Amino acid sequence: TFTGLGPAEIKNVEASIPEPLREAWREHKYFVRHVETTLARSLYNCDELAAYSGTALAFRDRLIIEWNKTQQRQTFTDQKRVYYLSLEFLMGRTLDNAMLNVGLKDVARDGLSDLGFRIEDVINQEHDAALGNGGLGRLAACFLDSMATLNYPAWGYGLRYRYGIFKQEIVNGYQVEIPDYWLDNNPWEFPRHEITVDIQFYGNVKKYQDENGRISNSWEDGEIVQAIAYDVPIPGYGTKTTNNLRLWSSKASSGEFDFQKFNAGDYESAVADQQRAETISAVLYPNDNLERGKELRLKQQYFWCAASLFDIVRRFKKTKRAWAEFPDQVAIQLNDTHPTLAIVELQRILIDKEGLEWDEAWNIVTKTFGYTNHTVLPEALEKWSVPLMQNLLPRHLQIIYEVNLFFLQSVEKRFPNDRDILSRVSIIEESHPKMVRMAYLAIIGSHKVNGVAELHSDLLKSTLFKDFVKIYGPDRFTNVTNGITPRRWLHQANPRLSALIAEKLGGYDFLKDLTLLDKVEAFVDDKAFREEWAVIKRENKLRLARHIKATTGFDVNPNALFDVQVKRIHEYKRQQLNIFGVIHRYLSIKAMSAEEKKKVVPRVSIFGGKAAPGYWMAKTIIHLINNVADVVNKDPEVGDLLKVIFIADYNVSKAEIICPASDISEHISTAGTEGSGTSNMKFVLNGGLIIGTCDGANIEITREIGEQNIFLFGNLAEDVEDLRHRHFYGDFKLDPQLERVFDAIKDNVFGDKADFSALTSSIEEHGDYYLVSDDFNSYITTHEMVDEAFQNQEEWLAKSITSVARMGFFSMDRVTNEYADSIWNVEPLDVTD
Ligand code: CGF
Repeated sequence: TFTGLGPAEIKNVEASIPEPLREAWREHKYFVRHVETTLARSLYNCDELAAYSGTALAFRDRLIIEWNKTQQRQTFTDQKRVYYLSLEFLMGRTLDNAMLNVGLKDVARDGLSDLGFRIEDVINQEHDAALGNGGLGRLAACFLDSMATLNYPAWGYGLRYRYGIFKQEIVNGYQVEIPDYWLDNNPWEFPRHEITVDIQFYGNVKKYQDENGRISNSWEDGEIVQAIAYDVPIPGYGTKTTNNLRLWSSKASSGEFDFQKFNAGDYESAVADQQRAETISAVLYPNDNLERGKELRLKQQYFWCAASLFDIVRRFKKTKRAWAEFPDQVAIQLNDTHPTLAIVELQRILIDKEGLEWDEAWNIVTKTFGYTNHTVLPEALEKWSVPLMQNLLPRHLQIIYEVNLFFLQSVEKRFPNDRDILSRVSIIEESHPKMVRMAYLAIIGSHKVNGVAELHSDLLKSTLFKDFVKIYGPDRFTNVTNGITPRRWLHQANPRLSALIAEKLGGYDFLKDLTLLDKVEAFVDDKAFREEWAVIKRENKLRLARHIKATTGFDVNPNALFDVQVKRIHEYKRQQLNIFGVIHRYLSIKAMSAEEKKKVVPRVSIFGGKAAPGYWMAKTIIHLINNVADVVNKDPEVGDLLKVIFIADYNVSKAEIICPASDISEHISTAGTEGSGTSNMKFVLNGGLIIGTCDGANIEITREIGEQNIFLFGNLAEDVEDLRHRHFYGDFKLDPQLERVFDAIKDNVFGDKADFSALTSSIEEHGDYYLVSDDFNSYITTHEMVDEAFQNQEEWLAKSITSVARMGFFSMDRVTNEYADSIWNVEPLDVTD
């Protein structure tokens, strides 16, 4: 029934590709060459995996040619570059994105189809590159897409983990973690064996007098590990700019293994060095918003910062400019505090290696760095024990102490009568053991600090970093509300919606300027448009229903209201509130007469997300969701009125199926706890409505799309402290509806109550830190409003269309331009040839 113009018919990136090139792709020239030569297969024994590899290699060739030209162009113009340092890049799949960005997906589809392949099946062969936990890593990936699209000369720097985030399986309702061998069959990286950096650990610091009579420090001995560069080309959408993501892999510097030990029969220790070195880049720490202070993690951080800084400095030195010009050529953005050691490393390079004076070096350092904070959660704020750092990075600890000394001296001068402020803002926390507060170091070593949504940035200034606002003034602190790339999260994930919009707007320009979406609002009353919009949503729901059937075995009714909460499982994100709400719904349906049941709006409650392997409470929540699903889905009294689904192993490529299929999605964190959230944006951009608290970017989403188009509930951030106090002093009564839910759990309706007692008692007896009980009533009432609203499909549709039309603000391109203007001071590089 879909009548929207296909991508080939309207003005789009594909139309700009010259016909001979399109023809060559249509004739599968590049594809066949790779299948026959690189893969050594013939077209007659080419399965889907080989078809994927052949297609990916053909596209890779194209990317790498543009990548080379981009690097040459950027070197030649010698303009300021951005370096985005992130310990996580949650890229997802590359092929589909590459085909769309270079504008050759339609011909690739035709070519593959001639050979008997469906492009979707070929795309599905790819492993997700899951080098991240959640929002922070995905934000970094969106940055890369946007910086390339906008032609910013930019590099990403990260770690090439051998294992990305674990794969999640659900066994008997429990999360089980399985290693993720994502590097098998990964054609997207280029090993640069010629680009290696020796990274030092441990050892000691010696003072010596240099040739100018100056006392200098030298870091000596210890252990050397080699960093090897792997490059991943990042194509922009509809531009020739193809930027670079450089990932570092660790290797023993002493070669393969110790032959002498090997020959002497000491096999194990012969490979021990090698293994120890390779461990550094072996695994991504699977914690989101939680820091544990493990030595290996600190090693990872330094390894990656030191290799990246070496690379950046080397590139700068080739320009033969004076050191004072470094900040005019280099902007380094710290994605959270994980790369804070880069600040110290640059200072060390400048004073110990390049012989600059302390003040001159520090001036360069602070002008170079910007720091993004993503959370106010105390458990996520990084601190490293001083003894650990002393052992692993002795010279860096000295520098940190010196930075701290100069900083505290300046604070003392400005606030001579405030002795407490010194201990409050000191980089060193006077605990046992002493700790290095990385966020403070990041603030002191950067010229700009930003939060990721308005409320979050305000909270930073009024709570966590209050003293620093007093010291530096408010200008050092700013807000840049997060965004998402519309290329992946609309065009790629929801091609039919993208095509429908393009048809109305006369082209795909909105993918480069998302504010153009506002023109969609003019069609809100257009009958044919509305019908098509509804058809597309239904198709997307059917696609998800097929996925659910294939992965869980459950049938879900596509006419039901699809209610989705997919994100990391965390108490502050409150999946427990959601599942308690589901239980409440279940109990209510069970208590209804046949007549009453007829009025119920059928629901499918869909959950997905990983728990950190050591986060027991989050795992308990997953267990409860799965047990509830087991009971509810098999209950004949309930039938289609309620289904509960847990989608295992939620990742980027699953998000691309899930986001376009929601009717409503849940963003229900305790007010004041979510930095921004970005899945809220993805769902709204795909025409789903949201239920949420006044938290993170929900607030700006409300401002943009209008209060009438969002379901807000719950206590406000400003009330949270007071409510927690009340709990603390016993001034608390469990919400009666929640009590009914807990009674059912305690009656073993959802399996052994003992499995869930910690969860229920955290609310009933231990202070309900996340205010589940306080928000329960308004949560339930708001869901009733959702049901009611869903019954009026015409109005629902109008809300959906209006909301999408008003989402222009949340483009990652707006975000990137704001960083470029207010933090990096970097210009795009014109690419007109
Ligand atoms: O970063 C987060 C995410 N969990 O990774 N934080 N961290 N750390 C925040 O919690 C999100 O609210 C935010 O959207 C995301 C990206 O800034």
